[in-house]
Amino acid sequence: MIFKEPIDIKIPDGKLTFHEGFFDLKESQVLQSRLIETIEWSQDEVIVYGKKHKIPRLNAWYGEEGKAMTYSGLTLEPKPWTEELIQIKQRIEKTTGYTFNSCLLNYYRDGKDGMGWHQDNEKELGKNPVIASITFGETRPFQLKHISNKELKKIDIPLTSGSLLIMAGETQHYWKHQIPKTTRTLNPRLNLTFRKII
Ligand SMILES: O=C(O)CCC(=O)C(=O)O
Ligand SMILES: [Mn+2]
Repeated sequence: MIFKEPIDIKIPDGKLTFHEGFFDLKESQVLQSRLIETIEWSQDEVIVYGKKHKIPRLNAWYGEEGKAMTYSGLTLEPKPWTEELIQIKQRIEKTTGYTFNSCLLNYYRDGKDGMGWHQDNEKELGKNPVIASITFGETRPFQLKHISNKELKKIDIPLTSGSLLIMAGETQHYWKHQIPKTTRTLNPRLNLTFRKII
């Protein structure tokens, strides 16, 4: 088993910590299939210029009761924590010292699924939110671009299965991030972002 140490990925105006192999290969495979089975996945719709569109991925929102999240104009009440989510959350909290009360899950079925450029800057996350991102399954590039400094190059972090990426500091103020779509044939990927709704 390979346990890699967490590394700081140095960026101006933000703080990124990447921990590869936070969950080992076997744990990641087990958790991925358990989550696919036990989570109530749905495909949300958003309205753009008056037209309804299905978002290109499945998602789900879990967490503590009363911690509603406004997301693409929808206010979503979380579903109660499942056994696997509590297990994953406790592991992150024990290692990092941060605490979380909710989790947004995304299920990218293949390369046609993705997530466009955005910042996780909803007001219920407060100033400088800490977001812990866990990946199970296919490696997809997680890209970041600075919102105003065009001299800074785009950052590309391959989020491997079992990895943990922590976004903290001013990252959500100054950087957008995305998971690009691709025409390549890809296996499914799950991503879990643990957050703290204030
Ligand atoms: O799938 C990912 O790695 C990113 C997910 C994300 O940005 C989000 O849930 O806000
Ligand atoms: Mn995000």
